Amino acid sequence: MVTVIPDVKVKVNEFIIQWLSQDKVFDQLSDDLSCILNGKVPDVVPTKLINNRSLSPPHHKHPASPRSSPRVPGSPNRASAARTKSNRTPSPAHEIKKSSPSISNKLKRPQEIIPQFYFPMGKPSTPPQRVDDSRLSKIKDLFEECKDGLMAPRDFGSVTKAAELPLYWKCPLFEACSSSDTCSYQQFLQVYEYLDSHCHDEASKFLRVLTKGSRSHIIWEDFNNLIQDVIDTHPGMSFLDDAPEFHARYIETVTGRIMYTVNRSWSSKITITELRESNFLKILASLEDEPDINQVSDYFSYEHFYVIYCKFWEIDTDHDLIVSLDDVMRHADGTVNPRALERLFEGTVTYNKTETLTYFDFIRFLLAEEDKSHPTAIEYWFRIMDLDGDGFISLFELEYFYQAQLEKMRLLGVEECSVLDCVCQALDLVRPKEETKITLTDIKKCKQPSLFFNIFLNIQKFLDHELKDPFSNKDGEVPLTDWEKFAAREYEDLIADEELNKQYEYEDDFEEEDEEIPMMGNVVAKSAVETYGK
Ligand SMILES: [Ca+2]
Ligand SMILES: [Ca+2]
Repeated sequence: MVTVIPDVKVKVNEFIIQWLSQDKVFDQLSDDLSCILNGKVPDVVPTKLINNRSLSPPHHKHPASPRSSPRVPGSPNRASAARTKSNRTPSPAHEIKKSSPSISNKLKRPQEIIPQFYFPMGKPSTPPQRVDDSRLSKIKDLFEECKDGLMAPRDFGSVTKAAELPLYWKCPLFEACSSSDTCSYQQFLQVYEYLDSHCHDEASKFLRVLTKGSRSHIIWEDFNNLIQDVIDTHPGMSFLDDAPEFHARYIETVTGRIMYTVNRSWSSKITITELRESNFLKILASLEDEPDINQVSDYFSYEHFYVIYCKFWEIDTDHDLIVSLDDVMRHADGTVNPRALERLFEGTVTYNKTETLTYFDFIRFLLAEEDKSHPTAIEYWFRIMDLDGDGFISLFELEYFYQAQLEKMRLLGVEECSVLDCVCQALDLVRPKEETKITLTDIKKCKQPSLFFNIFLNIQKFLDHELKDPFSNKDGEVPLTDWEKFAAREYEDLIADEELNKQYEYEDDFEEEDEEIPMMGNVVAKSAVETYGK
């Protein structure tokens, strides 16, 4: 994924300007300048800055520590040398010091202790809660029931629940405790006590468990065994036991969806803050109460996986799990703007500039294409449309994409809407701060980002946007996202196609039935699965 790298020089300049524009700094510098102009030496202890802790020099190892002494913005040696000198020979600076009571007052003032306000591992409860002894003895009993007191991974669900953690933490929790195929009570206790004393909220506990304490962020491989465990043990996934060919693709799809939604920084590294701000842990916890995996439409729905996988399979005609520009041009009957598709291969929304897209890239593309109001989708299409990467979509860039839309309109035989009219409509929709430049913030503030993007990226969706569809939101129901509506519609179509194929195959050849895999009460042609293999 392309990482947005801050321009350090610009940022530093910004901080300096910010610092210089503070009243205290400005006054102090003005005073010093007046001193110099009057032939005096400015005070080495800046009177007006003395209490400004944010200006501490870089030699403070712990700038945030409330107990650290305020220092002058310069070398401490220089300050002490100046003090020594002033004791021996009265200097103009000494006179200024004497005439400046605020310095001594401020130096004498008892240091203000700022209470800790940043808790990277969650805020500890006050008073500190100790691990419940009865809970530990219950867990110990569970281990003692096992042969030699050693527990296998398949039994770890009971320990996880006894530890009052969500059930589907069981696989990563086992792996955090033991690297072999069994776990002892002592191994468990070591990890559990660490979680209790160092990790004060669910996100920090999960991060510690999933990464085994090796990192301060989550990478996508960390999810592999957790999702495999969901496949192996969730009641709604048991139909997939006999189709291991599907497992890797399901894991990749769920991980792709997690990364798409949770990793808002596009860094491929999920931070603890991103984890806290997302709904992932809530959704993971909900798996144990929901036997139908398809009701868990965030991340885990098998139907959603099936739609994504089938959409990819349709265009990956040689089935090597990568697709070219020509392949992607066939997606959705070629309704996506070809100029936008070309941009997919230029490295703006993928890890590198590449001639092909992987299945993982396709997952992101499809999610972004089908729900352009999702925050990640807005960033995705903004990157695509910002051809020169200057942080704005210019009128030229709007026109560049719209020209390809005009071609499509001619092919479809629909009435053309002029470039000027469309650009005006788009500007009315987004109302950018600067009339000729659209920023990412402008689009995020806009009420209909999907409509804005579809004007330039998908003519069919632009033409359809006012048509009611059977999956449109009904009064009183939890509104479906554009993605959920798309997935529901496509799943019905795919299943109808499969039923039809099954009927033909049944009439043609009874033996074909053995090559089909039961899925959610429906039938899927095994060929699609077998083709990809592992
Ligand atoms: Ca291919
Ligand atoms: Ca631009």
